[in-house]
Amino acid sequence: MLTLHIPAISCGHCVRAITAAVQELDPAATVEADVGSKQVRIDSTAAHAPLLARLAEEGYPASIKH
Ligand SMILES: [Cu+2]
Repeated sequence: MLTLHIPAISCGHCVRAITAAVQELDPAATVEADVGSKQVRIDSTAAHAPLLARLAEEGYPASIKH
Protein backbone atom coordinates (compact mmCIF):
# COMPACT_ATOMS: atom_id res chain seq x y z
CA MET A 1 0.00 0.00 0.00
CA LEU A 2 1.31 3.37 -1.08
CA THR A 3 -0.07 6.61 0.30
CA LEU A 4 0.54 9.72 -1.75
CA HIS A 5 -0.08 13.40 -1.32
CA ILE A 6 -1.11 14.92 -4.66
CA PRO A 7 -1.63 18.69 -4.38
CA ALA A 8 -3.14 19.02 -7.90
CA ILE A 9 -6.11 16.75 -7.14
CA SER A 10 -9.30 18.80 -7.01
CA CYS A 11 -12.28 16.85 -8.33
CA GLY A 12 -13.65 13.55 -9.55
CA HIS A 13 -12.07 14.06 -12.94
CA CYS A 14 -8.65 14.17 -11.31
CA VAL A 15 -9.42 10.95 -9.45
CA ARG A 16 -10.39 9.23 -12.70
CA ALA A 17 -7.29 10.51 -14.51
CA ILE A 18 -5.04 9.34 -11.68
CA THR A 19 -6.75 5.95 -11.52
CA ALA A 20 -6.40 5.50 -15.29
CA ALA A 21 -2.71 6.45 -15.21
CA VAL A 22 -2.00 4.00 -12.38
CA GLN A 23 -3.94 1.21 -14.09
CA GLU A 24 -1.94 1.72 -17.28
CA LEU A 25 1.04 0.42 -15.30
CA ASP A 26 -0.90 -2.12 -13.26
CA PRO A 27 -4.41 -3.00 -14.46
CA ALA A 28 -5.12 -4.73 -11.14
CA ALA A 29 -4.26 -1.68 -9.03
CA THR A 30 -6.87 -0.14 -6.78
CA VAL A 31 -6.90 3.59 -6.14
CA GLU A 32 -8.74 5.33 -3.32
CA ALA A 33 -8.62 9.10 -3.33
CA ASP A 34 -9.78 11.72 -0.88
CA VAL A 35 -10.08 15.02 -2.73
CA GLY A 36 -10.44 17.01 0.52
CA SER A 37 -7.14 15.90 2.03
CA LYS A 38 -5.51 15.39 -1.42
CA GLN A 39 -4.47 11.97 -0.27
CA VAL A 40 -4.42 8.94 -2.56
CA ARG A 41 -3.99 5.34 -1.48
CA ILE A 42 -2.75 2.95 -4.13
CA ASP A 43 -2.73 -0.79 -3.75
CA SER A 44 -0.50 -2.08 -6.52
CA THR A 45 2.45 -4.31 -7.22
CA ALA A 46 3.92 -1.69 -9.59
CA ALA A 47 7.26 -0.15 -8.61
CA HIS A 48 6.94 3.27 -6.99
CA ALA A 49 9.32 5.23 -9.22
CA PRO A 50 7.52 4.55 -12.53
CA LEU A 51 4.16 5.20 -10.87
CA LEU A 52 5.30 8.60 -9.62
CA ALA A 53 6.82 9.40 -13.02
CA ARG A 54 3.59 8.48 -14.80
CA LEU A 55 1.50 10.62 -12.42
CA ALA A 56 3.82 13.62 -12.86
CA GLU A 57 3.57 13.23 -16.64
CA GLU A 58 -0.23 13.30 -16.28
CA GLY A 59 -0.02 16.59 -14.36
CA TYR A 60 -0.24 15.16 -10.86
CA PRO A 61 3.16 15.32 -9.18
CA ALA A 62 2.96 13.27 -6.00
CA SER A 63 4.96 12.89 -2.84
CA ILE A 64 5.04 9.73 -0.77
CA LYS A 65 3.52 10.03 2.69
CA HIS A 66 5.02 8.10 5.55
CU1 LIG B 1 -10.17 17.53 -11.21
